[in-house]
Amino acid sequence: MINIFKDKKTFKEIFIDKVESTYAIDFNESNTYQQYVCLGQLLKQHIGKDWNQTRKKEKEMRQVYYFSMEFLMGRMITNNLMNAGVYDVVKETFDELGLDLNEVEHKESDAGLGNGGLGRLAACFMDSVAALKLPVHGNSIRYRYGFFKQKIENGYQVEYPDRWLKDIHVWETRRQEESVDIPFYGHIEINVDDNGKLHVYHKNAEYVKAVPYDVPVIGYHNQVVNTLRLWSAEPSDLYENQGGTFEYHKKLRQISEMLYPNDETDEGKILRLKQQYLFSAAGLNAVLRKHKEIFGTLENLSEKAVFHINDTHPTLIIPELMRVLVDEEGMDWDKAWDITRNCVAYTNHTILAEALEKWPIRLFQPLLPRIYTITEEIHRRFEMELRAHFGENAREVLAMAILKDGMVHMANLAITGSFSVNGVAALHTDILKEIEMKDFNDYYPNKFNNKTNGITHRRWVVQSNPELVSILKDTIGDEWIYDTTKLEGLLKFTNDDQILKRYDEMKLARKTALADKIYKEQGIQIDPTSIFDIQVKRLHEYKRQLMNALHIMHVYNELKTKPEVRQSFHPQTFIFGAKAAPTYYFAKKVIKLINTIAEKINNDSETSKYLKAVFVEDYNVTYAETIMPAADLSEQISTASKEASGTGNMKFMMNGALTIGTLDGANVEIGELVGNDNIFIFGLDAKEVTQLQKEATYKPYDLYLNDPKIKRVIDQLTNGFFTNVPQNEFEEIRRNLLDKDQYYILKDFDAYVKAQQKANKAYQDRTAWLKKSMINTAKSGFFSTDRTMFEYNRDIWHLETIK
Ligand code: 4GP
Repeated sequence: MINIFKDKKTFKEIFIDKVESTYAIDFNESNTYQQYVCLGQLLKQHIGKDWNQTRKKEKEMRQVYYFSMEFLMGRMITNNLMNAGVYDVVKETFDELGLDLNEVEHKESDAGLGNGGLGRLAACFMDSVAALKLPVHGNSIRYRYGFFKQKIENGYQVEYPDRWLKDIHVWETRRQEESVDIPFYGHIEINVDDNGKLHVYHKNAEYVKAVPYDVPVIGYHNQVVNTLRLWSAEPSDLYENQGGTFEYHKKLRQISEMLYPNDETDEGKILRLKQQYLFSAAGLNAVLRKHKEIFGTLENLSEKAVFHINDTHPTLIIPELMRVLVDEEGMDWDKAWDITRNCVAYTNHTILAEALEKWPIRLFQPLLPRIYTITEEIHRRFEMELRAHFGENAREVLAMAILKDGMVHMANLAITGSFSVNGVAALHTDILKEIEMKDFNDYYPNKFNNKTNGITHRRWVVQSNPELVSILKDTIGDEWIYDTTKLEGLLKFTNDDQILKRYDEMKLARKTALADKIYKEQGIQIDPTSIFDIQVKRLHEYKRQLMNALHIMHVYNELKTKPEVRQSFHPQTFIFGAKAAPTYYFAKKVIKLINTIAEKINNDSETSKYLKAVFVEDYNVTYAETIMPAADLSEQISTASKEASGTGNMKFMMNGALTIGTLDGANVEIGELVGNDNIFIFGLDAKEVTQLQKEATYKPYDLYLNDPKIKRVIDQLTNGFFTNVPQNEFEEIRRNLLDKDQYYILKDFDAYVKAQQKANKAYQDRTAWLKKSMINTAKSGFFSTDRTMFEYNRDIWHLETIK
């Protein structure tokens, strides 16, 4: 077969021909979208052989199936071109043809199949496992709508559907022949025949056909191509024959329509459960079918397969695997349970109670009748075991129960049914072990382990920061791309004026790129020589965007009232990017507040040369590629103990930003690596927060009374300081802070103000700052997902690499 990307001449010929024949036009009539589609299709064709080869080689190997409700992949074209090693040929050919590759790349819609850290982590994992030649494949849902598109209208977030599939998705391959029929509702009939064999019949089930769409995940320059399998819900022939109605069609389409439907209603809860069961059961059964074809039995399943569940959403894999082993394979319970528990591993991503999933039995049972009885049996046996161990009425028996209060407790099921449970940063894992899941950790002492998160440096540096790549090439070569610990080599250059200067230029170039984008999209002018202080992440109270906003108000007050402050203050631009869950009222108010502050201060001619604020619209993966390299200061200011890890902090750090943050999540590990001089840590630590919560004597109102700067900003929320909003617009925010302040914003405020002052001052010693910045990059190698995946494999998965 001809190598399409062999050289410019070959590629040019094939590319032109492809465009002309696909669209039946002359090449010079083609538009960037058509060029994008053809480029993508050619690349997919190019890696097709490797994809097939990888599949063949893996066939009998032990493999991991990574189940996640979210894969926040973003655009794939650039990453794919780079990983396949053909980017340069394409770029140079496009230059010759007078085409802008960048513009063509931007024709691809972001695959926004996730809303935050958990989903982006899964995407980074996929990139790293392929780079490491590990046979690991993703499983998720092919949502027809991605996470919503955000518009800011009159300062408010407004959500619009993200129709990312409206144009063709060039990377996917529909594999109809591997579809799986999934039963919902109906009832179960069980017979035991004369030989004592169990026969289980699911009668009157409403079947939905899960159809897989495979997306290739290309390893970095290594010919390995793994698979991300996305399941789509379609009408099942099994059900159609029984007379599927329009209502059935409408309902089933919803299953793969969107991410996280509102689950406040029963209908929403049922839909989410359907989604979870659909992709868990379909993904699992497709694997089991292949396994049986190859090995003729499921007895050796745990030697060959690990089902890794990303948070509790895919937990139904556990009872589903039990169902197959017991009902279909006729195994006895104990043996089936032994296999199941040796196949499943679980990662926890948050300790926030709201995220520890529970489903009402009254909805669960009718929807998944057989899965429910199996879950009940798992529960019953576990309870017996706990009673025998702790005593009949011991507290632990109830605390660890899978079924209680009319609910199915998914985390408890996940822990019981798996061989490994991991947290995502050292502090987070400690909190799981010592507080949140202490009973389980005491009971299963070897099950819990830590795997600190990471990011793929291939997307977040190689692809996003060409100036930094060039500095690295000229200092430490490119070995770091294969082994990020080699970034430490940069430490030798922190006194090299030439390199410091280039670091300075790199930052300026990246900041200018961001400033240009913001100006182009939102018409706001920001100064690239000001400090870019950036907080981008989902909008949530615990992440404390509100504290950042109040601090901006405070700085504004200082600049307005104290001329001497203007002398000593280096201009600072505060940049936010965040989506709030559509039903999260308070978070949306905070967005309105940030925009209201921005409007006020950006238009104040007296202070705007010192202080600006921007809320970027529709923050997503593609936007992040411009934002991450452009930061001087990385805001990681969550209430200690609440942020499991954070991964934005790692992207910023690798690109040379300094962190201003609390001792929370992975900030702790960042701090340990760079040392106190190269990070701005402030505020309560996790122990202090836990203590405060326990004491329950915190009175934010006292802080308001005793700290004039706090009083001032709180009053300004509702005293007419903001002229373009009704005076009570931010009343809820004020009330919340004064009455509850459950995330300790006022408690940490003074420390935050001081840390900010320190950072502003530090920035003014340019050389010293640039050194710190270089040290941050140099020490960031630990946070590559290559390291994270290496550890998962070493401690949990035990896979061999693909030869
Ligand atoms: C997030 C955590 O909030 C974040 O700290 C962590 O870095 C990330 O997972 C990846 O582990 N959790 C979620 C979620 O996104 O939906 O629970």
